[in-house]
Amino acid sequence: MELRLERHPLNPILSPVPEHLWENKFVFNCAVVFDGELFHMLYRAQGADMVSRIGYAVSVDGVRFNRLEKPVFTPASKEELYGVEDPRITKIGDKYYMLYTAYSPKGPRVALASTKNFITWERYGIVIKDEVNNKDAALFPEKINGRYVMMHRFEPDIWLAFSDDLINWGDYVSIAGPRQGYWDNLKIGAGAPPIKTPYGWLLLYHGVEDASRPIYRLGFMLLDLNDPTKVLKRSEEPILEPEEEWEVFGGVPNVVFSDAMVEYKGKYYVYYGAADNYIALATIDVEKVLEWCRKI
Ligand code: BMA
Repeated sequence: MELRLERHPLNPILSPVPEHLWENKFVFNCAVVFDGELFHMLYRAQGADMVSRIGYAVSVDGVRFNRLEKPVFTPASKEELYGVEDPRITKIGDKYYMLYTAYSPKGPRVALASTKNFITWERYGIVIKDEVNNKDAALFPEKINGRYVMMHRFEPDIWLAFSDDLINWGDYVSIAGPRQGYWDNLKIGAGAPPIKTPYGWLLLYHGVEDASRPIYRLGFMLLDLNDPTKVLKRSEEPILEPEEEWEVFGGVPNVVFSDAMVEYKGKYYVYYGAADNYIALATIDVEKVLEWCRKI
């Protein structure tokens, strides 16, 4: 049984704003959390200077978002000279932790910040310190066997890293890579932070196909609950791929790229960047996904 996400009829749900210099070109990859009452979205935006900044938008129904006029998180060090990109948020204790890509002439690196209100932030800087390109980082929502766990990406694989304090990370291990002959044959990376199910950690991820213009699609993986280095199952077919005009054409053509999956009213809400230009929403019944997870 293969799964497919369903696009929301109001897509795209967020577009660039001509009057806002910092987000008048592209708005795309976003983190979203639901606190029981409100959906909080942190999204990547680019304006005329092409530097990535992070904006904030809030919603009652998960579809119609109101945004602030100014970004809430902007570059603050030389490691972030070209921007702060692709936020992913996980709540641990009473704080929201945001892993994001700090981009500079040295290349992309994984950085961490935390907040309680989405407006004021505590910054911890680069947390995977190796002088190697790295991105697509996401935190598991709880400790596993006594340690925090993070997903990250040394090309072309998805890797894990482990930590006692969320600041110092080590014991890197690759858990999955591209598959020859598949839609994810070039490179893969984590999407949303993993969600715990009775059958394993459900990981939304993106896969890139090696084509004249690379194609970004989405799929699921299921990881062992006690040992998330073990991949139990992986989508044979993509669950979402660029099809709509605003996914096929835009800042970067042929891209659906997600950093966020939220459970709401019996569905998973998957928020994604379309063609690095818009923000869109697609959903799927939780029950259908759990059925897929059950059949290993
Ligand atoms: C990747 C990511 C995203 C982007 C995608 C497609 O490298 O880091 O920021 O959406 O490329 O351009």
